[in-house]
Parts: sequence; C-alpha cells; structure tokens
Amino acid sequence: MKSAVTIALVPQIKTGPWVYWNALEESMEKASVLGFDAVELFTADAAAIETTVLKNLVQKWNTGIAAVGTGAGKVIHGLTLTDPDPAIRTRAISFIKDMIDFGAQFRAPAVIGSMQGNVGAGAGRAQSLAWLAEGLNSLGKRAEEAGVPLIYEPLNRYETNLLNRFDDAVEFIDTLTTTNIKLLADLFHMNIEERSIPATLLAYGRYTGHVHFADSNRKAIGWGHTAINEIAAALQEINYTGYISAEIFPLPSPDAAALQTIRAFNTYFKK
Ligand code: LER
Ligand code: MN
Repeated sequence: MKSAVTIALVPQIKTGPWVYWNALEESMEKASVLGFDAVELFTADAAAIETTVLKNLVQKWNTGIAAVGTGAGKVIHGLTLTDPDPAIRTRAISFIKDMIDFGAQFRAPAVIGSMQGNVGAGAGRAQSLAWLAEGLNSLGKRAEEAGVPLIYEPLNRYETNLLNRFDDAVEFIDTLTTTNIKLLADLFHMNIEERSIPATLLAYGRYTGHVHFADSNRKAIGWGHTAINEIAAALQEINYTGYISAEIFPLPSPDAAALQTIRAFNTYFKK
C-alpha cells in the first residue's frame, strides 16, 4: 500500500477536508520530506497546472500523483452528472473527461465525488440513477482508453442522496456497461454510513480502488475514534495495493495533520 496526502489549489473550497492549500511546489516538497509516496490533487480544472510543470515537480520531489479530484466542477461551475438540464450534464461529462486525460498522464485516476450530484427537484430517483449510469458508462470507457480506472465515491447522506453505502454502489455499478469503475473507500463517509467498515471492505475488496484516510471526525487517523487496526487488517486481507490518501481537515495545522497521518500510515501499513 502507498501513502498519499491531499493538496487543494481551489480557493472556493477553502473550508474543505484537504491537508495542504495552494503553494503546489512547497506542498509537494513537504509531502516528499515526510516520506509520502504521492499527492492527491484538487484543481480548478484540467488546465490549472501545466503538464510539463507537474512532470518536473513529480520528478524533482519523487512523488507520484495518487488521484485527481473533480469536485471543482460542481463547486466552481455548478456541474453534476445528474442535473435535470441535459446541457449541464454534457458539460459535466466533458469536464470530467478532461480531468481523466489530465490525471492519466501521471497514471492517476479521476475521482467522482460531489459531481455525482443528487436526486433533486425536477427528477425522480430512477431518472437520476439513469443519468448517473449514462455518465459513468461514458466516463468509464474514456478512462479505460486512457489506461486508468475511474473512481466513484459513495458519499455520506448529508452530501448526496444517490448511493451512500458500498452494497448499493456495488449493485449499481454491476449494472453498468463499463467494467472500469472502482469504488473509493472514504473512511469518514463509511464511518457514518456502513454497519462495519472492515466487513464492508472484506465483502467488496475487488471493487475497492482508492482509500481516503480519515478518522471519524475527519481529522488525521489517530485523532478520532475509528478502529483503524481492524480496517488496516481488512485492507491487508483483501490484498489492497492502492493509495491510502489523507483527505482530512488541516487541523490543528496542515503540517501537524500531515505528520500525524504519515506516522499512522507507517504504524498500520508499513510492515
Ligand atoms: C471528496 O473526496 C469527498 O469525500 C467529499 O466529502 C468532499 O466534500
Ligand atoms: Mn473523500
């Protein structure tokens, strides 16, 4: 398993759960010095960082790119895959395709979190899930062509009413034409929604493609009440080899949150 830490470069999401803010090179240097294998990036769009600039930084600091988040598509541009307006859905797909292509240059998959949207006014649940399926089928294929999986993230009930738990998400992605979708196990969302996080990981191991490493209060692991021992054992049991990426509040400071995270990672995953 590989460690990662998040860097957000989008001022509009300043209150969100990301460890480092702005200052891309300084943040990559800090991640590298602490021994993280990679960083996970949240950018305004696919053109926000020039590919050559990022390639140089990856080489200089010897850090991979674990994944690229797409949430800015919703926060800045108001795009979701389940908006009742077909023009907005089309723009959402196009935004994520660009993110897939951007990330793929670094072998980093794109994550679909908040851009999945909600069952809202103007459409029922079946229709919203049909739109989500249409979007994921098209995006899963694009990601496959680019040589990366597409990561779909079940979010907790306060962020979406589409699919909150792994069992429902697995049932849904099994109906898709694409087989290139993996699920994101965000331990913060799972702490709210799942009956047992380890049991869920053991049941759906082959669907798990990325992990957001966060304690029950969305602080660094060790600073809440999530029983990480059993979760780490479950991830080992399913032979998970992907990233364990800290998507947490920068509390009490980015540096302290990052340090606690790498200590926890080394304690539970580096054998
Ligand atoms: C995105 O990965 C996520 O977990 C969301 O809760 C962020 O708002
Ligand atoms: Mn997450």
